[in-house]
Amino acid sequence: MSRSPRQKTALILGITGQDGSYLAELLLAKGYAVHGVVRRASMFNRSRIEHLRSGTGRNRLTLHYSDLTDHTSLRRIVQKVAPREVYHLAGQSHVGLSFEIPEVTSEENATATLALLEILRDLPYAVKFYHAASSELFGAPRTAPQNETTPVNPVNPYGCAKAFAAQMCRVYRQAYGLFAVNGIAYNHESPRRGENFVTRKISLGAARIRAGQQKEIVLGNLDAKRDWGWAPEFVEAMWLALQADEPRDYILATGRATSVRDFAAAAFAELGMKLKFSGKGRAETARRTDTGAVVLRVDPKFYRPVESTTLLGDARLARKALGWKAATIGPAVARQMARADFAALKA
Ligand code: F7E
Repeated sequence: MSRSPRQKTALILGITGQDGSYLAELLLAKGYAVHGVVRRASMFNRSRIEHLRSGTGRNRLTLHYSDLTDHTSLRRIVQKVAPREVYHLAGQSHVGLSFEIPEVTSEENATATLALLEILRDLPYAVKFYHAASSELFGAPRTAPQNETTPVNPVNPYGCAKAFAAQMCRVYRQAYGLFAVNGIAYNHESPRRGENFVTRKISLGAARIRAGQQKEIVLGNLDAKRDWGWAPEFVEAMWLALQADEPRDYILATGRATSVRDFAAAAFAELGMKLKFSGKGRAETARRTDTGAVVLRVDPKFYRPVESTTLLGDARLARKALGWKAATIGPAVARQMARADFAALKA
């Protein structure tokens, strides 16, 4: 593959996802040649990167067909592209769904990561590998906040798969000297978040309710708390982690937790709707104070069989080693998402 000697080449698995699309933007802006792996499907799912295919960096963006379960074609793509940086952000990422499809979740998040490590181990040149690990590998940690030394204790199939993959990255780093980094990221959100994650369900629902297109949103556990940050900031950390002198694991988090209830209250308030919550647990509802209408309801079907607890990250190492710090946190994330979804509806 021809390229100018000074141009950096990156391969992104998961380029059509929230993080992949922001990372592709960032790398193109930095002058990289960006290669992305996309899945062959009957329907195109490229809405998040469509703008990049016609933008100024379009000549530096190349897409390749493969699948996380097709290790031979992944190997072929890596050999052809010869990337210096590989960002592995792909895989089944819904925790609730991982209870329904644990085997696919493991194949995509655990086995495929190992396959990539094997592919990179065989390369005749040095490559840097970023693995999107997750706070879910801590599951029900004994301590909060968690840092890079907190023991893994996953409580769902997704967390188990991520724990395996993260440990394998550590093993390949130690055994083969591979530049492999685990970004142990806590929840990070944006208007590009999939609609079945709670933040987007809330922001889109609030926007539609405000526009008179929907009556209510139905959620699960409102007491669940998460350390919510802003995805465009998190992809900066991913890039920084591969520019460091040595490969390490980093907690990527805001350090503050917000409940689903407070996240919803902030999103609705941003669009001029104050909420009054009543009832408890699985019977809780929220009304708009201006109209009295119920706009939020809890349905136990959205509860998880086991809920991860006290997931709160201590990102001091990322701050010290990479100069990275999350700036947009919890309620501010909710406000920005609600605003963006409402603006998109109006447009
Ligand atoms: O749930 C509660 C739910 O599905 C957040 C992924 O990126 O971050 C994400 O995983 C919380 C949970 O994200 C609904 O029980 C209430 O406590 O938006 P979520 P997640 O499970 O935290 C981690 C770090 C990842 O690595 C994952 O890939 O919200 N919740 N009601 C609900 N959740 C959903 N989805 N839908 C509800 O109606």
